[in-house]
Amino acid sequence: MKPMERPYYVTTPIYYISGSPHIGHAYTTIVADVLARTARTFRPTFFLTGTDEHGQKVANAAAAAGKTPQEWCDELVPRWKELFAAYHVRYDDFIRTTEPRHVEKVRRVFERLQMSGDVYLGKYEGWYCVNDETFWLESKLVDGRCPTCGREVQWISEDDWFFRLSAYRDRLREHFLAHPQWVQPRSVYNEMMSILNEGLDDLSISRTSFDWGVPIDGGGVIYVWLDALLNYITAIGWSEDDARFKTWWPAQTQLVGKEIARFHTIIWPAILWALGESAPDLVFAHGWITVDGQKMGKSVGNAVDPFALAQRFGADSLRYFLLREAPFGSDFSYSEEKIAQRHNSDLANDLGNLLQRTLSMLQRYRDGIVPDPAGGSDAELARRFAPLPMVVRDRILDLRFREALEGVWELVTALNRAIDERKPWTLHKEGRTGELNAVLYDLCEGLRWIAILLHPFMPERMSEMWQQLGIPGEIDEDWSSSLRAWGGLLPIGQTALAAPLFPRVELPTLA
Ligand code: ME8
Repeated sequence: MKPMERPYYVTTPIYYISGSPHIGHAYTTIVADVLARTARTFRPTFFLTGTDEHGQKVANAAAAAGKTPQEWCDELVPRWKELFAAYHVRYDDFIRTTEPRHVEKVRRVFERLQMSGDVYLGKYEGWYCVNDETFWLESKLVDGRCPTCGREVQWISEDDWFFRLSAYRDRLREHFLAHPQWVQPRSVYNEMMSILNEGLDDLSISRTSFDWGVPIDGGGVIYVWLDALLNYITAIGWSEDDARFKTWWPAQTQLVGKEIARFHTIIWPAILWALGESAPDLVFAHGWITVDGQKMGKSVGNAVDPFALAQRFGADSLRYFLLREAPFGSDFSYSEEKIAQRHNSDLANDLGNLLQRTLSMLQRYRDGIVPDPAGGSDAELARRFAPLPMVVRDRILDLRFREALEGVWELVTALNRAIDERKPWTLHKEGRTGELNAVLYDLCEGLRWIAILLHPFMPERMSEMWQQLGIPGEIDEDWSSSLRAWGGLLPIGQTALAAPLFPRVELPTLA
C-alpha cells in the first residue's frame, strides 16, 4: 500500500471552451475520477477540473457564433458539466478561469512577478498558433506551420511582458535529474529533457493586440497559458488561505495530454518557483485517442460525440474501455467495434454472466438468500485473493489501470471456474447442502469484492450490482475494512435477480 503520507490532489487540464466537448476531453477527466475515487478510499482527496475560457481561440469561436466571449462561455459550461455527470465523474471543484476567485489571483501573480523581477518589458516578434495558443520561433515551424497541430500560424509583433524562463533552465535540469519519475511516461521525460538541453527562451506572458483575458494595469491582457496554469493553485486557496493551500499543494498527480507536456513540465514549475512554491510530484502526459492515426479533435472533424456514445454503450462501459484498452500513456485508436468487443467479452460475458448465473442459482436453490458457508469457504480462493485489494489500489495509484483491471479479472475468471468445477447444480441434485451453500456464498463474496474494486471504474454499474447482491447501504469506500478478509459478506442478504447488468450490444456493421 502507498504510504498514508498526505492528502491526495489530482487535476485535469482545464478545457478550452471553443466548442462542444468530445470523448478525448471525457477521457482525461474519467481517468482523474478513477484516481480520485480510489484515493478517497483511504485518504482525503481533492479532484479539480474546469474550463479555460480566455484567449484568442475562445474569443474567435464566440465571434463566429455572434456572441460575446462571456455569453459563449456561460452557454457552453453547462455542456461540460453535463458531460462529466453523464460519465459519473465526481469532481470536488470545477473552476472557470473567468470567475473572480481566479481572475483576482492571476492579477496578484502578475504583480508579484513584476516585483520579484521575474518579468520585464520587451518586444515580441514572431509566430503564434491560435489553436494551441502558443508562440513559436521561426526555426521550430514545420513547413511554415505549427509543429504541434499543423495549422497556419500568424505573425505578431507587439510590446509584451516576458517571463525570465531562461533563468530557470539549470534549476529545471537539476530537478529533472533529481526526480527522474516526476514526468511520465519516460518518452515524454526524455523529450522534455532534450528541450532543456537545447536551452530555453524567455516567454512572452502578455498580449496587447487583443483583449479577452485578465487585464494588466497599463494595458494588455495576461497570456492565456499563464492564466490557465494558475488554476491549479487558485482553486485551492493560494495566497489567501494558506492552511487550505498547504493541505493540497503540491499536487500528487497532474494529468495532461502529451501535446501540453511542455507547458506543464517546463513553464509551470518555473512559474511556481518564481512564486516560491514547489513543483507538483508528478505530471503524467498521456497518449491520444486517435482515428486513422490522427489525434481525435474537433477541428480535424473526427471528434466523437461522447453523449451519443454513453447512450449507445453505457457510460460505465465506456469508462471501462478507455482504461482497459491500452496501457495508460500510449495512444490508442478508437473504433466502435473495439468498444463493442470489449463490452461483450469482458463485461457482458465474463462479469455479467457470472453475476447472472450466481443470482439465478441462488434464486433456484436458496430463494435468493445468501447462505451461511458454515466454515466451508474455499480456503485456496481466500488465500489467493487476500492481497488483491492492495495490489489493485497500488496499480491504480501508479496509473497502471490496465494491470489493475487485469488483476480484478483474475478473480472474475476464478469465480467462473469455480462454478464450472464445483457444479452447484450437481451438489443440489445430490443433496450436498453444506457444499452447495459454501460455493454459493463464495460466489457472492467474490462478487462483493469485485463490486468494491471495480467501483472506481464503473461506479453506477457496480452500485447496481451491490444492490442485486442484496448488500445494505452504499458500496463501502473503506477498502481496508470491507476487504480485510474473505468472508466479510453477511449471510442472509436477499438478492434480486434483475435485468442483465451489461446487456450485449450488436457489433456495428463495418463499412
Ligand atoms: O489544451 N485523446 O485545452 P484543450 C486524448 N486549455 N486526450 C485528449 C484528446 C484526444 N484525442 N483530445 C483532447 C488545452 N484530450 C488547454 C489546457 S491546462 C492549464 C490548459 C484531452 O481543450 C487531453 O487531456 O485543447 C488534452 O491535454 C486536453 O484534452 C486538451 O484540451
